[in-house]
Amino acid sequence: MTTRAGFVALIGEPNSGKSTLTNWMVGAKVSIVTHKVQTTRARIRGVALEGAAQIVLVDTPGLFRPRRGLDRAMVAAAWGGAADADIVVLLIEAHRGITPGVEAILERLPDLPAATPVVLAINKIDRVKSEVLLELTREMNARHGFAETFMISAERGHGCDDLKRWLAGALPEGPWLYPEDQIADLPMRMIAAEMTREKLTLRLHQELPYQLTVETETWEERDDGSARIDQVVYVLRDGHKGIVLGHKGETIKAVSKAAREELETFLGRRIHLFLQVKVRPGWLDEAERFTEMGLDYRDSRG
Ligand SMILES: Nc1nc2c(ncn2[C@@H]2O[C@H](COP(=O)(O)OP(=O)(O)OP(=O)(O)O)[C@@H](O)[C@H]2O)c(=O)[nH]1
Ligand SMILES: [Mg+2]
Repeated sequence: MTTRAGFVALIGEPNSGKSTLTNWMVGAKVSIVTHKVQTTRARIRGVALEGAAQIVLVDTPGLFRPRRGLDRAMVAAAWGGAADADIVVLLIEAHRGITPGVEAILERLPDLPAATPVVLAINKIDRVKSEVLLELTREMNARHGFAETFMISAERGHGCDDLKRWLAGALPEGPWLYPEDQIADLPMRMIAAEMTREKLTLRLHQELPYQLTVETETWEERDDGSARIDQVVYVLRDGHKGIVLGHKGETIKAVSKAAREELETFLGRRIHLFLQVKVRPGWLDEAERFTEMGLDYRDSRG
């Protein structure tokens, strides 16, 4: 049997559903999802199988107009992921249509290597009527020569099978890139930190989720099969620390519990999770932090 394998980069505006689609295709939650924009910060690879094909999904941060250092690194990571991929999938939201953000992405598509097919995936079709979809498909295809258009609901899985099969068939022939049982290309330490960041993002309001980062400091295997994980939540200001901790430490306790439960499900074993909150005023502009997050700050394509 001929095997196929390759990289499929998912690009789109923040919140368009890239991580949801990645997780659906992989069949496990390898990338965190929230209702807020700019959840994904690094290029996260999820590995999906379809027949004899191994599809390496490159979930990227959303594309938007960057301002601060972290934003620039995120957007650069997303375009970098697209430029390196065998196939690019552009996700747009059915109910929002061709927004200024989508326009900006369309303008940059011609900069991708000419041989890279770009597929359009109109997501969140559960939110609109079918007439809207046909019109949007027509308009988008008038703007760019997409290799194919799919209408999907990443959350419900509608249309995702078709897209997955198409991707599998379009990937180049070749040996698989990862062992059969690998589902993500991200160190467990980082997946664990991401899970905590998801729970913080869901619990904290306004700008705070964007002004913190989580790092796994130590991971200690125990004889009884469990593991002790120590993580640090870095915030920008002293005042943020109090909010993250919450009244009598309630917020951080709830976050820790939710993250631990998810980690235990993911790993199938007991986890002891310890969170600490530290102030680090400049972390948003520190290049070394981005490297730890898997972002290459020197990349200037953003
Ligand atoms: N109604 C509906 N909501 C969806 C669908 N797919 C994703 N969502 C929701 O859209 C929100 C954003 O999803 P994500 O997967 O985090 O989006 P993203 O593109 O990865 O976002 P960033 O990482 O911020 O760039 C979440 O609340 C999802 O549950 C869908 O098919 N229908
Ligand atoms: Mg995401």
